[in-house]
Amino acid sequence: MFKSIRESLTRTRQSVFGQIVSVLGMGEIDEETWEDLEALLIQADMGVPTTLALVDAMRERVSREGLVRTEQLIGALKKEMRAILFDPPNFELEAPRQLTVVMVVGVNGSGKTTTIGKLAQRYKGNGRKVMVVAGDTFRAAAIDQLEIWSQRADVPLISGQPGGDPAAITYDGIRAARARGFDMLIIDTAGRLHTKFNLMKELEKVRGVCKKSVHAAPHEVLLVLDAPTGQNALVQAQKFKESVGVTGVILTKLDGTAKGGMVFAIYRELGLPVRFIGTGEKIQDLAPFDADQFIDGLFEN
Ligand SMILES: Nc1nc2c(ncn2[C@@H]2O[C@H](COP(=O)(O)OP(=O)(O)O)[C@@H](O)[C@H]2O)c(=O)[nH]1
Ligand SMILES: [Mg+2]
Repeated sequence: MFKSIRESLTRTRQSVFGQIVSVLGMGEIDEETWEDLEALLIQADMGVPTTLALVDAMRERVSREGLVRTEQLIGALKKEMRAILFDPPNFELEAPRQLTVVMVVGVNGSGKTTTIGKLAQRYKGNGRKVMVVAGDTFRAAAIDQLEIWSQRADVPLISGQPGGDPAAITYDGIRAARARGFDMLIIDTAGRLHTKFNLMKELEKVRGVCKKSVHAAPHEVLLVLDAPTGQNALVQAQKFKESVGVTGVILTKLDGTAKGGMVFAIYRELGLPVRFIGTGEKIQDLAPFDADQFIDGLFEN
């Protein structure tokens, strides 16, 4: 069974947002109210620029609407939070086409391989013919892990030898998908951040192979970010965005104690939509991101 977003956010809600009502208390809005709110949003992992912009927008709304009581602030806060979560462009994974190619990128441990298993299961369930490619060739264990997930999702895997060239394996994957009539190819990639290894160069090569071989590919480049990493993840995200043209984010581990505010920084500072959230370690623990449900799930009421 799928967990609802609200259920997945239980611990997130308990960590900061669920306390906002009690911290703001009942009384008249004054300077202290704004300071408390600012501190809470920063604590919630929203990051300084997004917090400041949000509080400014709230101050304007409060004066425009003539609000005077702190109890009225939650409604205003939810509206301003919703305004940050722009409606995303069409999601290419949902568009039927001969072959949809999606690259999954992100640092080690963020949850790429696990998420690929979940995506494969989901789209196979939607009637797509899904194949996965083991493009993280650095460790044999990474290939084995994707093999296990491909078996769970019951989709074929294209892999090479450990240490092999990810761009060449991607090319093999595209050929195999075409030859066997598959219509979705999901590519796992490396995420190690060693000094002597140029991750972005490797990813650009994989991207280049997709681009050369399939019209308009890669159709999506999904960046997997680990929600508990908080604001540090944004710095990494910026690098991936510049190098490999990320089109959307999958935020994992939102079933834990992550504070959730990062979602707003992803939209506002990176300009990227969140496509899915990871809500656990099992294959069904992936929920399409829904802005209204997400915001409601952050608050007690
Ligand atoms: N609780 C939780 N754990 C997750 C989630 N997604 C991934 N993980 C765990 O994160 C760890 C790293 O995942 P993995 O897929 O190997 O990351 P990769 O190195 O980016 O491929 C594993 O222990 C996963 O079970 C999630 O949404 N929730
Ligand atoms: Mg992996």
